[in-house]
Amino acid sequence: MSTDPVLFDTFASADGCWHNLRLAPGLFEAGAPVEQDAPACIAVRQGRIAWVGPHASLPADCAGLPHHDGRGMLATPGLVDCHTHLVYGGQRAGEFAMRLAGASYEEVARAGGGIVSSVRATREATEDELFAQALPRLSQLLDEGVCAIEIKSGYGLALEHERKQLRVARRLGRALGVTVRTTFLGAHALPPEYAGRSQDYIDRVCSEMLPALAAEGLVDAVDVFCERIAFSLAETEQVFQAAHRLGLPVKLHAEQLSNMEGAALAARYGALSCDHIEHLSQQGIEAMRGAGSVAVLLPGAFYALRDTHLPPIAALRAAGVPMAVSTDHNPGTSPCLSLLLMASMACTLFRLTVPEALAGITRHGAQALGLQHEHGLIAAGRPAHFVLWPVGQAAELAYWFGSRPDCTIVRQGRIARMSRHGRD
Ligand code: DI6
Ligand code: FE
Repeated sequence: MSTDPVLFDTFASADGCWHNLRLAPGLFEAGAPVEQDAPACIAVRQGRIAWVGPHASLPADCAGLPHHDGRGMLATPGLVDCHTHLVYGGQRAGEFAMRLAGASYEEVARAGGGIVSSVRATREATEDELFAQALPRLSQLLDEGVCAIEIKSGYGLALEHERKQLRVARRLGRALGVTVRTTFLGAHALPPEYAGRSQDYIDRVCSEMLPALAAEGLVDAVDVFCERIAFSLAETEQVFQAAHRLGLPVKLHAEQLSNMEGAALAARYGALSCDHIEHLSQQGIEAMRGAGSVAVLLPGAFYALRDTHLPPIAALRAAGVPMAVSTDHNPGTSPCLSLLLMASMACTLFRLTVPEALAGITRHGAQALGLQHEHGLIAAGRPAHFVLWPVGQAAELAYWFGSRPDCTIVRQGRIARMSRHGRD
């Protein structure tokens, strides 16, 4: 196997005091009260945030640290993309054309396209080829400030190929210096060799694939696509039981195309999140609230499928269920490489407020991955992951779309990108 490029280790340390910043409201915990837009500082020591707060209250032991000029930029936590299928072979632009010509997602799937065509391409690719194809995609997401990302399997659908995907996910995290949470999605689609034998496949997922991959340390969480065109509620529960036996948290592709009451089932297993949820019922909402599950909204898939059935945002808000926003990056229904675009679309299509959308790509995204103590908030004691944006106000992060802001990125305590803002 070829050695991975050491891309990240060469970046400069972010240690020092970052002066002349503004802090995005609601996304930090300061060491002293902060007046909105008052000049603020973030002190970084040994790769961790040592202090954050107003310049006027900077502790004496931070004042002497090496100086970084934030040039008046707006600081947010590093972004968190909490639902992606980033590692796969090939692409499906042909299917995009079919859908534009009138075929539905379900029709494409039944015609042998859809997920199964990505399965073919993923099985044919070597681990190194999958790595090489995913690397530029991940780089694009990171260039926009993503500091933690979930990557699912689910295009291998056989032990060796699922393993390949998950190993690539781990390698990507090491090569690019980004927190990667791997999710086993062996129950994503029925592999063609199991046609008509769904139960046999689920048995294999539970008794062979998941235990083997978990034993190799490749699985941080377990997901299922619970849907008419995928797996039933009973099959989903079987996979959840297998996850529980291994002590792994679960999450669910729930109620995307129809209401299967999958969210209520997932909540019974203490799911970290229920994702898509366009057809989520009030009963599902109550169950999620009780379990503390995050609602992950995926406007990219909604848009690409030209869906019109909106997720129940007002009811989720009323119930106090935290809402995250993610790309759902995948080759079929969301070939999207911008988390900021998803924040914009969550506002425009789903009517989230800007603060909700920004919490969705930071705090709540982190919670959906069980990473709420390390990611999603600028606070002392945490690893240094933050982004400095050349914008006047936080709303601009969701307002502009299709733009690539010239941001400074501090990831894992290193300067991963330096803005030119204010330097010329
Ligand atoms: N829901 C989705 O939106 C993706 N997977 C899933 O379970 C679509 C995956 C694909 O079409 O390749
Ligand atoms: Fe998905």
